[in-house]
Amino acid sequence: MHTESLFKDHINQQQREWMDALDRCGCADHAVLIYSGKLHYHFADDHAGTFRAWGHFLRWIPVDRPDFFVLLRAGHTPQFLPVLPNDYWHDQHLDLPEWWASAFDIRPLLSVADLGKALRDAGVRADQLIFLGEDEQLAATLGCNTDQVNPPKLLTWLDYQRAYKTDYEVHCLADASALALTGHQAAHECFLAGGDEYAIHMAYLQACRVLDSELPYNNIVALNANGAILHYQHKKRFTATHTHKPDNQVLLIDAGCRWHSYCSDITRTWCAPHTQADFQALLAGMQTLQLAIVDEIRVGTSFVELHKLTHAKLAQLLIDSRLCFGSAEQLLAKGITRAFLPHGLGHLLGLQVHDVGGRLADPYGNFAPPPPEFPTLRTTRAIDERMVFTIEPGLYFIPVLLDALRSGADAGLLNWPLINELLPLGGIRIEDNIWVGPQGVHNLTRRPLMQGS
Ligand SMILES: [Mn+2]
Repeated sequence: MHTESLFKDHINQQQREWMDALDRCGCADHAVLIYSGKLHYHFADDHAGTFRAWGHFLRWIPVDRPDFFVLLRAGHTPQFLPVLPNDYWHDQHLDLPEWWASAFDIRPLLSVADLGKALRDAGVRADQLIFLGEDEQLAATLGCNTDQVNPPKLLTWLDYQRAYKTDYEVHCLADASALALTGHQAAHECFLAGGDEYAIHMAYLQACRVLDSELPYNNIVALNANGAILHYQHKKRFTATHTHKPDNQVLLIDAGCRWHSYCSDITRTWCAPHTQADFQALLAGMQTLQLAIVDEIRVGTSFVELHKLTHAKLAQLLIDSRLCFGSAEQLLAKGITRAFLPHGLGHLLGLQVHDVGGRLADPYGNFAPPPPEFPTLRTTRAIDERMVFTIEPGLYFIPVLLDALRSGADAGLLNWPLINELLPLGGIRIEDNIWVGPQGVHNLTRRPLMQGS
């Protein structure tokens, strides 16, 4: 299906869902103004950080620009109110591709100060306006009382619903995944050719033809032991004058792309041909484990249960690969698998990498906290049709967590000589993006999305 018709259906569906949400919150007669957000300047500086529009705004307008607004009213075409100032310092030109622009009644403004007039022209009364977005002061200047600004009941409802993707959104997410894979391939080649973290990162960007600032999150490009630092943030550079250029044995790369603001989030771990054989076998074991977990996904499966199953399979892998002794039950009961896998199995994916609503039990604002033994699990919802999420098991040699076991009462359950040998190799994570479609579970990272699927 063509992007334009997919987007039109998406906007129509949004309009129905948002009007339904207003109705349920007792404000069906209200208009809603959604704010993309404003620039945030560094302290005592005239430079701002990279701007990222708010997710609920991006669901309507696929453009990351500050001071853009969408006005929704029952029975009206949604209005798009972009502030486009007369400014000779920046490019204020706005591309309006027909495929999305035709869904809106577009009314450009010269300044945020013109917003009040635009609302009056549209016939919106201040006491019947709901303001959604970051600037409560701006909302006050428009005449909104505090209960008209970001009403929690409405926001919770919208957050919960955002887990259910329209066909347009699924296609954007699939394209974001496909684009990132071209970068992952280039990164793998650069790693095998001996590139350092910086070179691998640049190879990724160049293959995807993206800027750093356009990425959904900072790429994690970790060679060898750095793979055990879960959110490793550097890209180390080596020059010809360095005498200790690292030996590329393992690359853990966690990198995504955005497509019309929808994110992909993909992790791959690669070994070089000369990497220690036990680590290579462990990587093969984790690849099998990750696909086995994806195979378990059904509509109605609890994400918490899937996370627990991952730990059960990990316990068996630790025993099979001689990293641990005893039984799987013993390792689970003593929390030993948690030292090797301290993060959650995955999270909802959409306009934010860790998309909203992962811990909502229902659309009414009740929370479903993760079990106490797994506090870092970001998703506790039951898997449902139209959801998109990641499945990303890992196995790491994290010194600070292993040291606690080494000096603890259960130290005898671990094979320390082998662990010590593998510590310099960091760790393993394999992460795919999964869509639960009407025809079943679809791994967007392994299979391109076919038309009509
Ligand atoms: Mn992730």
